[in-house]
Amino acid sequence: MDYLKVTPNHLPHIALIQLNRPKELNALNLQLMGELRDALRSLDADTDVRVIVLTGNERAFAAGADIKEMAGRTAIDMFNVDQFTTWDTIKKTKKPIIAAVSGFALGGGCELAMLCDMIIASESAQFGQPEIKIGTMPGAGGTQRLTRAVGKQWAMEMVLTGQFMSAEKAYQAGLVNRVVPVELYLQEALKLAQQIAQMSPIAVKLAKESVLQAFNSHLDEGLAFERKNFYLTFASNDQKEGMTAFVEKRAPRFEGK
Ligand code: DAK
Repeated sequence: MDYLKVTPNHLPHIALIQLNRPKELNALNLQLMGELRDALRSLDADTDVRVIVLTGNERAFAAGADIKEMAGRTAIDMFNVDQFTTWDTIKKTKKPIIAAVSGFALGGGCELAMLCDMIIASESAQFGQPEIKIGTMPGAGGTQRLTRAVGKQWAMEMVLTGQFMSAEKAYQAGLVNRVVPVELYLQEALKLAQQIAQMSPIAVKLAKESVLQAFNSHLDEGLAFERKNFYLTFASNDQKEGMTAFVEKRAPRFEGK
């Protein structure tokens, strides 16, 4: 792993992935994205890991796909490279991923943060889809996920002018869960991860899948999907343990079974 630092047990049940290409502001080249795909696959399969935190550094979460790598590519080159398979792997991760974002989250960097399930931002975070300024447009979900998160007006302005959105504005617009001082953003993301890691890992995965279904279906389809996953939690020991613990007035011990 050249461009990632991966710590599967950063805290009990919590894995930390740090994008580590600082001189290039964590620009997402093919190698980095391949490493990220492999790391997420492996952490998703690791039964000890329950929540994943993805971060960059104080200056940049990621300033986008690597423009230098992409500049000379033709449409057919882009088609043949098929980066979507990699991005789809990230999308299909079953465990919750929390993005801890400071500094630039631009282009593919903003899209990557939005592919995560929650975003904790530092006060210095800046979100943007500036592809229009280099003669292209978002290609990894930006026009869809940003619009769903902040609404049409803001998405349109950001996508058509390349204007950045501050952390505070991103919070007001609903793009991020909260904004904290720079020195606390990773800690805050880990705190949130710890809260989730205490829950039944089975129920967490089924609930994540169900929330995401809200973006892919009409209400009735989404409700049917949710109902199926709700029933499924009753096939787990964790559901029995959680409800018994409540009745016995004690803390539950979830084992992911
Ligand atoms: N790619 C490559 N290098 C980058 C980069 C990027 N996106 N962003 C920054 N760098 C490099 C700079 O070239 C510079 O390198 P050196 O000159 O030192 O060698 C170094 O990082 C520091 O950057 P600056 O000197 O520019 O630093 P400043 O503080 O002055 O400015 C900045 C920071 C973030 C405002 C500026 O660097 C900037 O505007 N960067 C480009 C931002 C951008 O346009 N991002 C969108 C890129 S397009 C897809 C998936 C994803 C995508 C497409 C398809 N598929 C699945 C098909 C995504 C596309 C994009 O993200």
